[in-house]
Amino acid sequence: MKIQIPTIPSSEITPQAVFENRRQILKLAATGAFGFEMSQWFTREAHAQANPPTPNKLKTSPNTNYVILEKPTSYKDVTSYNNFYEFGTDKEDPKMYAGSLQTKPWKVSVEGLVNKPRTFDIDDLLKLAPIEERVYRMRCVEGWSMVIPWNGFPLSALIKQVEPQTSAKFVEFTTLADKNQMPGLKSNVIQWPYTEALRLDEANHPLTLLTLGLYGEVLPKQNGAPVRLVVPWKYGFKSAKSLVKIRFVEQMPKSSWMISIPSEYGFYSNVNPEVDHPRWSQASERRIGDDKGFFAPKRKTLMMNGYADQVASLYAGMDLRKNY
Ligand SMILES: Nc1nc2c(c(=O)[nH]1)N[C@H]1C(S)=C(S)[C@@H](COP(=O)(O)O)O[C@H]1N2
Ligand SMILES: [Mo]
Repeated sequence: MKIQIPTIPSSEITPQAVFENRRQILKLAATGAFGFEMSQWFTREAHAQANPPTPNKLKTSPNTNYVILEKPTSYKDVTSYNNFYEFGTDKEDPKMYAGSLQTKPWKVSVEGLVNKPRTFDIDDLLKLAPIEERVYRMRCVEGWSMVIPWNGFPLSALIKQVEPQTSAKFVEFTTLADKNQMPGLKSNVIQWPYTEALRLDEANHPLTLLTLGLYGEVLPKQNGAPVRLVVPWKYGFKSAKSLVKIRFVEQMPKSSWMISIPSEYGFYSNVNPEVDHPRWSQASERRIGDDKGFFAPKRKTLMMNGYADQVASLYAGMDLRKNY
């Protein structure tokens, strides 16, 4: 496809132009006149805010098909307001305590119903596919959201390597559980190890990322180093951190959250403003860093977190109230 230059001169593409002129920008996007230049702007904007303390660079290239028109959350907020219960349940705990996580050497075992089971180390993963930058909207089930420039590649690239058998219908993800490195394991908030799962077609969807970095540097420990899952149309807890095992199975696995609180968490966990959590509404959200203070207006949560055009077909004919 030929990339056209937007009709807005690039000198006028400022944060203001974008955020005050969303309609025009969206029109450009719809006509295909939105392309490389805009994505470059977003990448620059992201990096201007980044200023990571210890740059640990990854070689990445922006994927212009997966950039959303929203301001990226600051590097500081992305790396200091986290859920990673293995290091404690307060938002600041992961940043404070994840230093003890040993990320080298690291192995991810890929097993189960596949023709070519294999253990990958991080160098193997880095060689599997080009590392892209994708700016994704992320929504936690607790009602907050961020916009994060992730670095990774489609999980489908790894799935292809191991050749799933026809009986494989689901993929289960297991994350590290080591008491010596993870002080949070002392508490029984959920069942350890933290596990999650996707249907095979969800796992193969081009939006589903195996993620090794953010903001162009290797993943900070608090964000799930050295390798994690990112599934942007589902609540954040599906995006399991610090993966050690990926297993192909026939039956729908039960995730840690499903086992620990079955009345509140189902298998699919698609972001859905129309289906409330049993204890709170899911209709709106607070953007970390921007919607400051208790009285700040919240923003509307989008169906499938804004990715419905890409993923709704995966759930055609399903009752999303039952399959929450
Ligand atoms: N292993 C593990 N993965 C996890 C979690 C966790 O506690 N342990 N928390 C999940 C939740 S609830 C969210 S919202 C996201 C947060 O990712 P972030 O801190 O990188 O934004 O990680 C998910 N992955
Ligand atoms: Mo979450």
